[in-house]
Amino acid sequence: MLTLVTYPPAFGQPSGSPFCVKALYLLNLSGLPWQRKDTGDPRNWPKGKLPALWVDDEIIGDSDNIRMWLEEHGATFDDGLSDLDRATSRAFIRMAEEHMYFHIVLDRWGNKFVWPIVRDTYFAEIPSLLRSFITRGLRKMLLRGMDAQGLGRLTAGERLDRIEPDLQAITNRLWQGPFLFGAKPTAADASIAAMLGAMAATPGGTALSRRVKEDEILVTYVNRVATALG
Ligand SMILES: N[C@@H](CCC(=O)N[C@@H](CS)C(=O)NCC(=O)O)C(=O)O
Repeated sequence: MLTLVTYPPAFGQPSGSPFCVKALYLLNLSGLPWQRKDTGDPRNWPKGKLPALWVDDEIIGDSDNIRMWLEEHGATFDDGLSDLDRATSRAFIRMAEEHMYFHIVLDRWGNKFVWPIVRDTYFAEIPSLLRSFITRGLRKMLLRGMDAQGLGRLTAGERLDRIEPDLQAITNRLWQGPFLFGAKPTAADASIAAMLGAMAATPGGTALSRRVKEDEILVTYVNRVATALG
């Protein structure tokens, strides 16, 4: 049996991590039987990150590696897509995971009003008296990384302007069909819908969560993917 190791559900999403949501969408899309194991502590898993797929004595870390493993074992995620669509799909996945994701990180870890809610959800296992002290260093390190990456230096308004063309690109594809590449969900939907779902679900009403939640096309799409793959 395949076991997907994930962070627990949070903020109404199947997991607090959009990468875990992506992985569970891919597993459901693969049609293979699988089970889920939740943990709040990534330290013992590959690269200290989740999701991870546990198969007998093998552990596959990283949602992209999980996708590759599933494909090597018979799953097909992009059936019927042309080479051109497959190329676009790859670019959309990178847009979701290497750009959109970091907006979620900044919304959740960088916003001083949102952070206490996120901290008390992600780190609920740490006794409340110690929680703030223990997580302070972690937050500082993560925000330093976002500063080095560059997005962390933008104001909230500048960040919203930066992500708008991504949201437009997604919307433009959704004018063409219910999923990004037509009538059926494919791998790109797993990544894009997981990120949009996480953006909308961020607590505290940030500018980005409002932008996504108030967009009927995006919200309907996120719900459609959750129904198809959740
Ligand atoms: N590229 C990885 C990214 C996974 C990832 O960034 N996971 C985050 C949660 S969203 C994590 O476990 N972070 C723990 C840490 O960095 O300490 C994937 O696709 O699985």
